[in-house]
Amino acid sequence: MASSDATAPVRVVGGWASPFVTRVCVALRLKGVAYEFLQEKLGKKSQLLLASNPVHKQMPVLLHGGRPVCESLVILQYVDEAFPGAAPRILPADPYDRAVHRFWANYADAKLPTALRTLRRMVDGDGAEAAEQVAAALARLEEAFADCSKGRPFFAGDDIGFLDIALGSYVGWFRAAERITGQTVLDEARTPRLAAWAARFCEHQAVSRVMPDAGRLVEFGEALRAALAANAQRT
Ligand SMILES: N[C@@H](CCC(=O)N[C@@H](CS)C(=O)NCC(=O)O)C(=O)O
Repeated sequence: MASSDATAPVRVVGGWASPFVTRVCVALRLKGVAYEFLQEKLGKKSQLLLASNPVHKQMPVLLHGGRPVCESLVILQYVDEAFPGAAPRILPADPYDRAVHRFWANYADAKLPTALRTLRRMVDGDGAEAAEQVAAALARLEEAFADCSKGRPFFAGDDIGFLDIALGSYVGWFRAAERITGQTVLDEARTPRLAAWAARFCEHQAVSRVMPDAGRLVEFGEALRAALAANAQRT
């Protein structure tokens, strides 16, 4: 079956530790869409992943009625549009608000992943610079939170939405980075609104079961490093 029919089966190809995969699971749970999770093996991409995302060869991939949708932010928008009857909306109703939320989601993706990867690996000498990059990005996002939320609990208002999911997916890795470096990432003094928002986000019913535990992420980071080193030795 090839269809965007809302009743067609939904599968997610990904790994539990990926913040980009977490986004997709949160969006589907928020919409109440049942899905099958196809867990990728560490360091070895499945044929299904390679065939479904031949351009980037990255997870997540959403398969809806057998058709692949790639790139997590594209998938969030797709889920919103393919399941229109299921409340709540993921993207804001207002076009200007949509543009603002997309802007900040793209900003988070431009600034956070590389710096978080550096913190995870604790690369000698690069750690302080990476921590500063994350802190500077979070300071900007603290201002964005004040503008977007207008005093309400989430970027999207009274419930989580696109930007909450996009930024919130990093919270597990913020906490893992805190354990690895011994330094606070979501600082209650520097970014009090974001620190409180992150706690609220993680408690949300669509999030709590799929937000990876920080301790497991620390172990995962070590296992990934070992797998990459073994692969490098073989080639
Ligand atoms: N921009 C992509 C990023 C996806 C991404 O970086 N996925 C990682 C896992 S966290 C991946 O598949 N890495 C394997 C690779 O790049 O070869 C998205 O938002 O979906």
